[in-house]
Amino acid sequence: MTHKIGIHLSYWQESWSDPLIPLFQRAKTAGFDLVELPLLAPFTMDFPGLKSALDALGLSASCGTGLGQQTDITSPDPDTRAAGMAHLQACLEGAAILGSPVLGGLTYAPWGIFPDTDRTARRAQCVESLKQAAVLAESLNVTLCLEVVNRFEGYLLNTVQQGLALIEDVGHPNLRLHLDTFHMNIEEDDLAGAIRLAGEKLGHFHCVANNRKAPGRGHIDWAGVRSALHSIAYRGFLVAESFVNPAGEVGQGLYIWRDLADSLDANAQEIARFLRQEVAFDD
Ligand SMILES: [Mn+2]
Repeated sequence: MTHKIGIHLSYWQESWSDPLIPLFQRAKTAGFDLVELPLLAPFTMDFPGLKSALDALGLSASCGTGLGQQTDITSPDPDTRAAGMAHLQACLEGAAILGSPVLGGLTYAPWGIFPDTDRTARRAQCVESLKQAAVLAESLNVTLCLEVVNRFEGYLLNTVQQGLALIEDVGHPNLRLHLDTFHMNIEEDDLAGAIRLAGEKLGHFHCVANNRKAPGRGHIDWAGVRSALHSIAYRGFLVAESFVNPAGEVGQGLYIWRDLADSLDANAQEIARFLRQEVAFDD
C-alpha cells in the first residue's frame, strides 16, 4: 500500500467561507487522492452533499477543525466547554459522513488564545474534556488527532513529547497526534527524531515547507522525514498544508504577506508530484 496524498483546501481559499465543492476538481486535476476539509462552521455544512461531490470525483477526505474562544474545552466555564463539545461532536459526525478516518487540527484547545494565568488548570480541564471527546469519536469510528503547533499558535502542545504526555493522561486509545512539518521546524530539535518518538501514536501528518511554501521548496529534510515515517510504519494520509496566497482574510489570518507561488494550480501539481515521489512510500 502506498500512502494517499492530499491537500488542505484552504490552499485555494481567500475567505474562510469560500465554498469547498468547486475546489475538489482543482485538487483532483493537480493529482491528489484526497482533500482535507476545514470544518470551521460544521453546523452550516451539508455533509451528504459534500460526500456526493467527493464520490463523483473519486476523492477521499480528511477533516480538520480549530476550537475558538467560544468553543474552548479547556475553559473553566461549563457553558463554553459544552459549546466546544457540541462543535467537536458536529465535526466528528461530519467526518464520519465524509468517510474521513481522522479529525485533526486544534481539537483540544483554542487556536491563538493565550491565557496569562491558570494554564495548568486548563490543561487538567483539557484532559477531562478529551476523555469524553475520545469516547464520542470512537463511537463514530473516527480517530481524534491533536495537532502539535508552534508557540505562536498555541501553548498547550508545542512538541511531540508534550503531546504524548497529554494522550497518556487522557488514557484513551482513540487519541493520536497530528504532526505538521511547519510547526515541528520551529519547535523540535530533530524532526525525524520527533516522528520516531511519536511512533504508533502518529495519526495524521501535514507536509509543508518551513516557510509554508510547497513541500520541497524550503529546507525541511524530506529524506529524513520519509525515513522516519517508514521506520514507524506510518500508514495514514500525507496532506500538504501550504499557504502561499496573501489574498483575503485567509492570507491575512495566516500572516502571508507576499506571493509564495506564481500559479496556485501549477504549484499544487508540483506539490502532488513531490509528495508522491519524495515522501510517500510502499509498505
Ligand atoms: Mn497543520
